[in-house]
Amino acid sequence: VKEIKVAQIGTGFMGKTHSLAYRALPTFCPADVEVNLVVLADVTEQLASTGARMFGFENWVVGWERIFDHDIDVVDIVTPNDLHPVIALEAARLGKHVICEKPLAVDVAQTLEMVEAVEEASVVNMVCFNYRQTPAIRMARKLIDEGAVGEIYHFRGQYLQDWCVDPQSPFVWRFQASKAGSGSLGDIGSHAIDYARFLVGEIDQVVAMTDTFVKERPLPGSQTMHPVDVDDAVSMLFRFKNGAMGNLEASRFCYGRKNMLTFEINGSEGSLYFDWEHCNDLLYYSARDQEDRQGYRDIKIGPVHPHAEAFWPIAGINMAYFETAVLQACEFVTAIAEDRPAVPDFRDGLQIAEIMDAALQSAAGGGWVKVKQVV
Ligand code: NAI
Ligand code: SOE
Repeated sequence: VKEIKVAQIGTGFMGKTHSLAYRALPTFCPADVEVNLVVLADVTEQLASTGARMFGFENWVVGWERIFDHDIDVVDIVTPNDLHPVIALEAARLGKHVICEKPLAVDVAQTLEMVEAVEEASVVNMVCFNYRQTPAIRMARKLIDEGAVGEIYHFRGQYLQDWCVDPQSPFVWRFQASKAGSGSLGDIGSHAIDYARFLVGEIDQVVAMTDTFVKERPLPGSQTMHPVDVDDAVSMLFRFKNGAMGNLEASRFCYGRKNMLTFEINGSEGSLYFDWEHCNDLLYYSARDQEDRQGYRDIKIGPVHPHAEAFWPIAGINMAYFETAVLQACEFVTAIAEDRPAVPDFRDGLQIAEIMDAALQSAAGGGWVKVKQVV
């Protein structure tokens, strides 16, 4: 049994999710590991100590630098995006394995530095595009690999939310380019780009438009307004290297859409449709079905499907967001135990940063932009 000692930085939404996922590993992950939650960092004593108690860490520290005072193997980065690079670089320099939330950094240059650092240090590295762990998405990939949709003509992706529509919704780090990089593009569009690559392949060129509908927002608990300098929405068209046509829309301005992450794929033999808000259903249409019964069939995800085996014994019991975090943590610790790369890794994160950079160049008036290939 390999012991893996974890340091985690950040106690927010993802801090809670990642630590809970580690604690679920003995139940759901077959890896021959013992994961110990050694130290948790945040910016105040209150956040760090409360987090440590709630999440089950042995120690807490104020300020991320102090995690390295402890004997650790892994650094788990769940802070706002601008802090990912500095922490990852230091972790790599000290030979620690790194798992980092998406997007890896605020721009391509910093993302590349992170990739170079982890590759030079030969540490296991993983970027948290957790939705690709979803069993229904794995099943879609299996059907594609088996030829069940044939040659792919179209990929149509959406990631829509509505938590930004209210102009009084306060200014948080996600609205600031220096902290977030981009807006809807990097925050949610990056997930859709990830599953587009995972399901269809690499993207060759992109044309995009963006908009910022609400140009300033009140600082939390105050009337003082702060300018918003990231996109509120992005629409992209792209061409995959294999010739398929793609489009993708990401917006946090869609009333009624809470976490609507969808794709439809149309090919020469059939189609696939998925919507995260119904994440235990994968719709599959086969052109080979007899004509009088053609139509999308609703595959109910259960233990016979990839990535769902270790969870619940009956389809319809249903999996959700938390299970994607468990599967992600399982992939990371298994890669460490087996001394192999984790998937998706920082280089995948860099490829996604290149696609987002091409989209932003295009939106700034660049027309169709060729995507630099780095994988
Ligand atoms: P959050 O705002 O809820 O939490 C961020 C945490 O980092 C807070 O506890 C904050 O105090 C802490 N922090 C900030 N500066 C720090 C410092 N210098 N040292 C130590 N701690 C510091 O943010 P959330 O939603 O947890 O997002 C964190 C990351 O996770 C982001 O990169 C975000 O894009 C990503 N994310 C990914 C999701 C997914 O589904 N894969 C879901 C939500 C967020
Ligand atoms: C906010 O838009 C957010 O928390 C994103 O940061 C996550 O990546 C997404 O999975 C859920 O929404």
